[in-house]
Amino acid sequence: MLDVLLASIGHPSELSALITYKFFKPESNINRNQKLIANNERKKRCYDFLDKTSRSFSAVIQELDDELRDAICLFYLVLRGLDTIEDDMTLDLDRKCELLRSFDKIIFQRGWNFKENGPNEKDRHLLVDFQIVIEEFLELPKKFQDVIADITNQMGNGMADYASGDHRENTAVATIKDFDLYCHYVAGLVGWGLSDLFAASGLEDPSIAKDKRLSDSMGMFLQKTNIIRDYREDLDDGRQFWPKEIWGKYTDDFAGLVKPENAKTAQAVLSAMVLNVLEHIPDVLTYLKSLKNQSVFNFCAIPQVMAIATLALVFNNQDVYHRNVKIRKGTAVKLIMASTNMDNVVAIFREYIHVLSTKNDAADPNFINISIAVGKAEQWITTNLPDSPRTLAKRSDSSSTFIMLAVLASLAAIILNAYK
Ligand code: D61
Ligand code: MG
Repeated sequence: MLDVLLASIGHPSELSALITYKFFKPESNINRNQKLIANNERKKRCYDFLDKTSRSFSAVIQELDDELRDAICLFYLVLRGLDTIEDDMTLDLDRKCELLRSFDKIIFQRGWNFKENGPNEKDRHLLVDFQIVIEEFLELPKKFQDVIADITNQMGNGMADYASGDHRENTAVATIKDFDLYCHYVAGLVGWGLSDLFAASGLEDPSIAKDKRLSDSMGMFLQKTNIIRDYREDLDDGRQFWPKEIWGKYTDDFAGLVKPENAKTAQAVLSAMVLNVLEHIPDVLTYLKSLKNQSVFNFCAIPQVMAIATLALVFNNQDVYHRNVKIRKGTAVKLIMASTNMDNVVAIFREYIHVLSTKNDAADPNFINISIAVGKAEQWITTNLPDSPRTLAKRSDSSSTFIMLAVLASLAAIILNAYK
């Protein structure tokens, strides 16, 4: 906790968010759900899997209304199982593709599990006990099973096409079109499926699932941002997702971008990648604006707000080539607490779009294109969301004084404790 507070020491709004979160957290759906599933051992195992396999999505899924929570938890676990087969570089390629292409049938086979993953595969345990996920999946209403099976079918076949090289040069993604198609398979399709589940639950209007492009962009924005952030980790694992059509304009040695002497080139490649992601912003905001249910809104908005913050952080940041870059815990908590309404979400997007423009470097070959993209995003917001505020509403004076006192008190307590 001390390290988290210290990391936010120069950011009073983050300190206040951290303290509010720690001491004044309202009783959430998470607690309620834990009581609801206490006497259902199998369902409890599924939520344990969710917690263990997803740091970022577990909490937002558990906060969903009752009508959707289990369906989306199972949707997540099924696709995480599929992805655990895709990600395993130790599996035989033919075996991998056979599994990927039949996974939509596997989820209907009671008792199926899988012990062939490499020992270091991070979510291996999920597939080892996958029969539990299957049993719970089979308990879902048919309308939900149908959506999940349909998306699993499309994603599994898409992943198999990529794994077997149909869209690759060696193991690298070649064109921007291939990059978009890959991101569509692994994340855009999740957006499609989620919209179908929202509509099937009755919590959202069926129209949410009509415009496939908007749902697709919700996933594209998240996946592309992750792919930029994870450059180094993927490289170390022998994977390359950045399309050659982008980096090949600046270098013919993708792995060489980590070398200090290539910093200028690396900066240009990175800004070209960020530029590519910015085009999805209008779709993301349009989609979020059309949501009606509060729990669905929070579920959808929080990951997008984290993504724009991450994008601003990685932009023009050489650390991407050396280590995992992550937003501060204090930033994350502040963003999560603010992401409950469209005004705040738009204000957050505006703030980070502004950060992007301040980090834009006139010496970068993409300087002009980034300026144009940033200008376009701002222009789009002022035209389509004209009444939205420019900045996050500040807390009222008396409560912010109170919270700052609480911050100081807890810092003092922690520090005193350290000297005991
Ligand atoms: C609203 C709210 C959440 C949304 C959304 C709209 C639209 C799309 C997405 C979430 C999906 C975003 C994916 C971004 C994270 N990328 C990954 O997890 C990669 O794997 C992709 C294939 C498996 C997708 C599983 C998934 C993820 C999030 C979900 C979900 C299913 C179901 C419901 C809700 C959220 C990445 O995995 C990294 C890892 O192994 O940890 C990879 O392998 O590239
Ligand atoms: Mg994967």
